[in-house]
Amino acid sequence: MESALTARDRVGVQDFVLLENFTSEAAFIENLRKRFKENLIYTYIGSVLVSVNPYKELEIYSKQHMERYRGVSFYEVSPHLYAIADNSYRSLRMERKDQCILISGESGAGKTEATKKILQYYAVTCPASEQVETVKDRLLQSNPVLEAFGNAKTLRNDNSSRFGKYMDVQFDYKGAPVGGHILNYLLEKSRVVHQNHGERNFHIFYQLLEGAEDELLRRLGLEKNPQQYHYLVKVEKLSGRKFNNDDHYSLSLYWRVNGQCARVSSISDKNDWKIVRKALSVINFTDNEVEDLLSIVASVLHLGNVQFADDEQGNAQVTTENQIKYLARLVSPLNLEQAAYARDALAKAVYGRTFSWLVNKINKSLAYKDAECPGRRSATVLGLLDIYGFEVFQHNSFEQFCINYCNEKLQQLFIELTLKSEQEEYESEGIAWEPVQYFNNKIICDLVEEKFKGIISILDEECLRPGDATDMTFLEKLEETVKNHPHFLTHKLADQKTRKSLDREQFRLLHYAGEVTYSVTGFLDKNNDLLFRNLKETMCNSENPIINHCFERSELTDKRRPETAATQFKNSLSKLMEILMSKEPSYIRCIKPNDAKQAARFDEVLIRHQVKYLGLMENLRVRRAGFAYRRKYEIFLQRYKSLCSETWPMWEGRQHDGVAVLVKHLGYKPEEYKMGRSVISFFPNLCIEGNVLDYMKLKSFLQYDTFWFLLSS
Ligand code: AD9
Ligand code: MG
Repeated sequence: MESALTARDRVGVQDFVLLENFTSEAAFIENLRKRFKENLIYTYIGSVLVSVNPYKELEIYSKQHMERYRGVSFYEVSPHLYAIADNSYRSLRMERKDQCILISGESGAGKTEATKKILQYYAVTCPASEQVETVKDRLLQSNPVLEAFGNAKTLRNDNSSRFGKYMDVQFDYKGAPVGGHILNYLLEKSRVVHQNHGERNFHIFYQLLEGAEDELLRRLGLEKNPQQYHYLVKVEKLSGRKFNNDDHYSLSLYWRVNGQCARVSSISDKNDWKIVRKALSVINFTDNEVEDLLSIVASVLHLGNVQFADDEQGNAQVTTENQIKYLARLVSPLNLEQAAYARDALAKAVYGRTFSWLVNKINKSLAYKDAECPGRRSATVLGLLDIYGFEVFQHNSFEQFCINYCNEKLQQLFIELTLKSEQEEYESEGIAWEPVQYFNNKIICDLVEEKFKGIISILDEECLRPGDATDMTFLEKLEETVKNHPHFLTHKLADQKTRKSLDREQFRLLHYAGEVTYSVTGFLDKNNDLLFRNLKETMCNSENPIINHCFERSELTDKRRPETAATQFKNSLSKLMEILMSKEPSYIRCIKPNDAKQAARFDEVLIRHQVKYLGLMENLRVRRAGFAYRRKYEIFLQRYKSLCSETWPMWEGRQHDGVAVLVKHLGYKPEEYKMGRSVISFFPNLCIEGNVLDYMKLKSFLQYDTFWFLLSS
């Protein structure tokens, strides 16, 4: 039989805290590599789960596996998503404190898969009743629908989420899921009208063409072949102007070649169509609503096929035969470029608003009907955050700017809730402590969001300025206002050497995760996100009830300027941070092992980069220096007093003294715990040699918790 030591040599340690050389990044990565090779994709840093995308199906998600993790403490079973899910669920039930699970990592690292697996875990392991089954079904089925409309094939991920999602699952006092609510963030609308080479539009377009029955396609006026549609694959001639080879922008205005990638080997649009159709009925869509929704999808495709040509006065005329009536209004006052621009703006607005409507509709079907039982304690909530990871492309635009800003905010939350709060707690408890250094990215968040001086404020100011504001004047303003900021650079501000790597219309941000160079082209436009008034009017008159709902008449009379896209995003992120701050967080840090989407390939450079920007080494240092288990005296005593006859059933004296009696009775040595002003902390890492035994020290409590949990469920 393999000895414990050789096994450890082969499969590494299951908690990085137990690494002997815990400050070494090389040792960290080596441990990941060993485990990855053995298909052990999960490893802890204390209670944070690190997950490496295996890019293959592993037999670790069956019902039997779920049962193994149910009600069992962290340290008794091998690391898994289910352990995190179960731990949060138990805290929610025992302490009645709202929880959230924050899943982060770059595109393709496995965030969405993790979210789905956690939801499945709850669906299988939580108590059931007929009504609860319906809620579970709807929670699960909301996924394929949202993915169809909000996910797309990108170069990095065949099923990339192009929107951020925060989902609350509400649990009643028995621990059954009784409702849910979804918040969505900034859908990448520009994808509707344009995709990079090798990428696709949102899945739903291909699913509809590939999967829908002929009769439905006929009613929608669609042909089966995606090659027919400009917004999917067709090459489109946009302008009669001659283009200049040096000028990429006008080049892209002249010819627009969309993704050219209708089929993807890992995707079956036909099958997915069936799944989506079924899911729509589970989440309460009537046949009529489905048809209304699909006719919007179809009309976006038709819209993309509307082409223009110059008339004698240089105004655009619709040239395509299947003209859409309302588009005629576009033509007269606009030149060719403006007409194409207005058409695309309409397509983006229609799709974007329909997506928000869809999320609302799903929320209605998930709503917790507390009113049915007014005496009942309101539900406790467990939130799951699956939001786009940090993105660095060859060409980065407004969307990447927003996405990366969002990641800065999440890192800030992690610092506030974990790195900072942990260290501050030791200080305030008067516990001797060697502070751990980490980079606080608040300086970058401020650079983006500060009032008056931040990038978003300056962008908004340019958007609101009448007259000659352009992307370039925005860049100049930026240069003036934040020129001395250590995390900001432009061509003009750079030294000779760096200057070569920056074009004149670019700015570079030094994010906590690395440098990203953004092109300002399109920033004003995307931030303004305006739609011609006559198009809005036409939409308000639409007979399609969904469109009617999405374009309200009040918009036409409201004289106030709508909030810009960046400000809306900033405000929704700030609300999200509030929501998350009010909950007890758990973290899942996802790592992508290679860029080729291949199993068993461990690209060390790529992984090292992720370990760095996910802050895993800092996280480990804080954990290692810290205490594995901390509780306030009163909570600790209340929970464990029954383990000692002196403290049971009631301890009359000071809480501190009761806890001291209790831990002494349990056989803990003075060097194994510390008593602060209001908190007791256990230190599990004193002797690394017998690492398993360290955890055993905690077991007397943890087993008790398990016992209590099983009794109560
Ligand atoms: V993005 O920011 O939305 O572009 P995600 O969400 O991080 O990204 P996703 O969960 O979609 O990535 O995972 C990408 C692909 O990796 C999936 O489509 C699966 O093919 C693969 N994957 C991810 N996690 C697992 C897993 N636990 N087991 C097997 C996985 N395959
Ligand atoms: Mg995703």
